[in-house]
Amino acid sequence: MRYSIRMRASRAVAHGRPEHISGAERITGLAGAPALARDLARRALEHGKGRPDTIHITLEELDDAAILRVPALPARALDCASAAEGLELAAGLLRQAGVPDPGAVIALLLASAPLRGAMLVDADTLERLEPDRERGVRATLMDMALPAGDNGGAEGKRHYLEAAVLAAKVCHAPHIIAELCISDDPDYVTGYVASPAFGYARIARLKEPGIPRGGRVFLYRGPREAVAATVAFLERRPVLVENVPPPPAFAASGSATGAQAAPGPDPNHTTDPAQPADPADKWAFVEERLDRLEAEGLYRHMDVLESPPGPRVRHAGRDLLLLASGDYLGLAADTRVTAGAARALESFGAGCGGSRLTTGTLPLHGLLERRLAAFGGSEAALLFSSGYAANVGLLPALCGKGDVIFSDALNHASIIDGCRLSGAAVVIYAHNDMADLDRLARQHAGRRRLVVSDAVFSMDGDVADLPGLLEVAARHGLLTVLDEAHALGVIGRTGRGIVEHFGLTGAGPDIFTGSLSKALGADGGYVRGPARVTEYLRHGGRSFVFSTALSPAPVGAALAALDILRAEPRRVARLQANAAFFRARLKEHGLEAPGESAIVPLMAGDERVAVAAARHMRESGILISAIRYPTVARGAARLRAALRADHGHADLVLAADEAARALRTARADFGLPPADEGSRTRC
Ligand code: WAQ
Ligand code: MG
Repeated sequence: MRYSIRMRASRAVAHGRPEHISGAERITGLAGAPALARDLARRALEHGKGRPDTIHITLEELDDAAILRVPALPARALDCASAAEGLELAAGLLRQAGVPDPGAVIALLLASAPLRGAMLVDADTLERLEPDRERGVRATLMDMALPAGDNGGAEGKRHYLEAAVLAAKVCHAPHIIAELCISDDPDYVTGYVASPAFGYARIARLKEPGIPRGGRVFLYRGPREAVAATVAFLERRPVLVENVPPPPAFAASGSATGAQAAPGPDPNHTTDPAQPADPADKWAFVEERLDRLEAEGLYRHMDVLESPPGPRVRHAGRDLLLLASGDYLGLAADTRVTAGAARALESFGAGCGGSRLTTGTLPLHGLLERRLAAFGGSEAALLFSSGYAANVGLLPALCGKGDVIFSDALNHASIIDGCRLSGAAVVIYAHNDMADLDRLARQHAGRRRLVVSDAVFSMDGDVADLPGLLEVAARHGLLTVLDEAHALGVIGRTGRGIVEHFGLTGAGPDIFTGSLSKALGADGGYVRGPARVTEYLRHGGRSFVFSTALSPAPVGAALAALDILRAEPRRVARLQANAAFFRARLKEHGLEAPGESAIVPLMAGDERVAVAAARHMRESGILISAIRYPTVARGAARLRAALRADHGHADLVLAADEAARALRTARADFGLPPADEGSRTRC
């Protein structure tokens, strides 16, 4: 059995409500409670705001089954010379999290009366949403899952750890897109912005020392009807935060008052001696996570298709219109492609039996690499076992500690993972915002700096601003990497991708990564670029070195598919015409249909609406995917239509009309108004 132990200290004032001095909380087993109570009381008595005259300590039994475990946010530290500069950093981060007017949010916090809790504010309208405006919303019932070794140390570390726990809970609350926090402790000037989009960003200074005023704003984007559920989550759901990282340090010079992470034991942190490992509980965390996914409409089922991809597929005994496949050009089941696969399979067997560097290399590998390079206009290419493997192989080979990677906020997970694996500092710029990239490139120096972006964004269907990106990259000397997974065979007049799309004639990006499993209908991935770089990747690309060579069948298939793509550019034209027609038809229904590729997001906002709409469409004979967190931000759920060259006119009319109807019906199912204002594409 676990308990929430909470301390609240205050002092009476002549008129009005007692002044709040300090508050803190832990989750503990019963045996740990007395020591914790003592520590919390001591802490109240030593607070910088002065001596309290009342200290409340509460012990509340928790329902163990209701305890939710969430991962901590990744944390980084941003140094600055003044509070003004810090607030500017905070504004940039809020914008990155999707808050349209960060200046107004900061002004709101600075102008507000002191609250015990946080303001809950609509990210777009800035309306106050919390039920009690004098008190604010309290995030409570939370702690670190495990005492993370040495949690002791200076004031600064304790402030940070508590804030990291609170921010993780807040960022896991439904429909919260960001949090801004300034401490009310007069001597503690470090604050933070947190967001599910990028994690926890400590900012060295958000106020001048000596000011006993601070506050928190939680930014909400979601339906009004769901506010109560968000508040209930924040105030009543017990949460344990796993793997809270140590405080990220500020740049050596002039770190913030009180923010240095000093080693040493922390009398305020207590381990939990009453929690022996119970073997029956071994998988409790898995059960809890699955239950939570289910409750939030995030549980994933896998559809089983009983036919090859095509405009129509067999599913659960019915023929459905397929509006959800990366087989854009209809090549996966083209007989010339399957024949290419069969020939390779017959000649070379089912598997290569070794890494490319040992005994896995076939003549077909080199042939496909040369053809991919030539088609895209690169000097050389190197095959990987998937597009994912290409990104997680490439980025760590190019960048490491001491380097900086600038990554678009909406990049694919494989890029995100490649960035993380590299160990480089990862700086996320606002989606497709080249002014932001320019600003960040000016701020972040590194031994080597690289910018990486999807060419076509996989969940939004928009195209990267390549001319802008190349200009910023040239100005700052950045290496450029573009992932053309959804661009090859899709954009550009003959399907050659983003360079052709923009009609660029000068030097393009340095390096491309891509996939053989989308427009080419096969399997595998690649990197293309300068020959010396692919040569280097043979040694430094770990996902290349330590994987068995791509097997013969997909290599044979991709070779045949590439031949067809080269010989039949009309397929690309057909795909583009289909996408344009589908978008136009959606617009007639008043839907937004953003983007300009073969991917068309149909925004639902609410996760449940997306899932219900996908179900309605399936009932009408159309297979489409509901895309939800964590693939996209919470509250930005959508149906993701992917068009094909072989969709017929009637298919597209049906699909667009049914999509509009399904979204309307789904919104009505949940008592929501017909259009969702809060579900614009995130940027
Ligand atoms: N829920 C909601 N709001 C809260 C809560 C809570 N549990 N606790 C405090 N607040 C609000 C309240 O308005 C306070 O005035 C304000 O936040 C600041 O609270 O990485 O110490 O406890 O080193 O002063 C940031 C650490 C420390 C940065 C923040 O906040 C770092 C801090 P404080
Ligand atoms: Mg405080």
